[in-house]
Amino acid sequence: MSRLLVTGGAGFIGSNFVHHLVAHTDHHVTVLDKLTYAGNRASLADLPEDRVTFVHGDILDAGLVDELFADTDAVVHYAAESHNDNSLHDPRPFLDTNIAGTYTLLEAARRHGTRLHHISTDEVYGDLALDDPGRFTEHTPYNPSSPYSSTKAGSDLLVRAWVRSFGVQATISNCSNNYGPYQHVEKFIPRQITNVIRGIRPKLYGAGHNVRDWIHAEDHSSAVLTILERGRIGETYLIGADGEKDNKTVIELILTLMGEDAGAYDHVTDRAGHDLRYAIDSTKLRDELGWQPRYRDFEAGLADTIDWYRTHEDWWATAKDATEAFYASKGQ
Ligand code: NAD
Ligand code: TDX
Repeated sequence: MSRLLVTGGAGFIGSNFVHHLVAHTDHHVTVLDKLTYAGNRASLADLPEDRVTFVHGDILDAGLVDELFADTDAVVHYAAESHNDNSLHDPRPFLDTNIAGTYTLLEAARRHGTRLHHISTDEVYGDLALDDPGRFTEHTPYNPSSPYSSTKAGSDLLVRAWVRSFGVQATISNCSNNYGPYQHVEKFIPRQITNVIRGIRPKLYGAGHNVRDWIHAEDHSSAVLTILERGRIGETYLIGADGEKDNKTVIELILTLMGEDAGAYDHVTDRAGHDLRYAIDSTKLRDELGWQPRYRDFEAGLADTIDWYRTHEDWWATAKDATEAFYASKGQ
């Protein structure tokens, strides 16, 4: 492999992956991104032009996708509508991009015989009870709760069907909640950090007992590269770094790390259908492919992330007001 196509490479995790590829491989990277509200060209700004080519376009554009696949050795597919709260208010773009967009890529992969890695989420498995000692594995039945997670589940099933029916050379990974630089301020951790910077009280949905299994985006990137290079075709790998924390703990830690009173936040209207707990068992990826996470200290990773938002206000300032206006209109 030397020419990689990364869809959604101007988004949070996609841009972290492009930075990872430039730092750790000699592949040439083409990014295909529609630059929705969630895409930001500035996330790729400091990368060398001879390593990264940016194409502004839609994964639903079959002609453009076909042209790009003709010139590509492998594709890593991050492009998606990614925010649960948005999917509760306007599900349609989730169906279009997550399902029809993935279909468009699969058809191109089938025509060109291109290796494809599909990025997905642990949310396809639904949620676990707070007192359940179990974690998700590759054998957990799909049971998605939200319009977002149901469209991601649908896209995973399309990939599996295209592997089995048409011999498409694809793998799938389902990862837990990511944190790190370049994450849109609509998401939990950057929203609270930027609230504190702006003098707005952080906002916790409901009582905040919901548990998320946090992984640094850099660890997600190294896992995806490992699967791309050594994963078995047709297989699914779960990616996680044993980072379970409840939301109340995380919001209080953010406030403490930022020098504020740990209780200086508001409880706001809970998310409809709010998943209780996600937890990943990544034994298969670790045992079969030898992958290990590097960011094992959540508090240190969070402190780095806080520093990043403090020093990159130009990156997030434009999105902040519109995001908070949207949340305020929903009582959140
Ligand atoms: P994001 O919303 O930050 O970025 C999505 C990117 O896709 C944006 O750059 C956007 O412009 C682009 N995009 C959207 N629709 C497009 C289209 N039709 N054509 C081309 N580009 C389009 O999302 P993210 O958080 O970086 O998530 C990336 C992927 O990782 C998604 O598939 C998501 O389901 C998955 N995932 C995310 C997390 C997480 O914690 N954020 C965890 C597990 C899996
Ligand atoms: O202001 C907030 N207050 C709050 O308590 C926000 C924005 C969120 N929350 C809660 C809801 C969740 O329990 O924090 C938790 C994390 O919320 P999000 O950042 O919206 O992430 P989540 O819904 O868990 O989904 C994320 O991880 C899995 C990504 O957005 C998905 O793309 C990925 O698939």
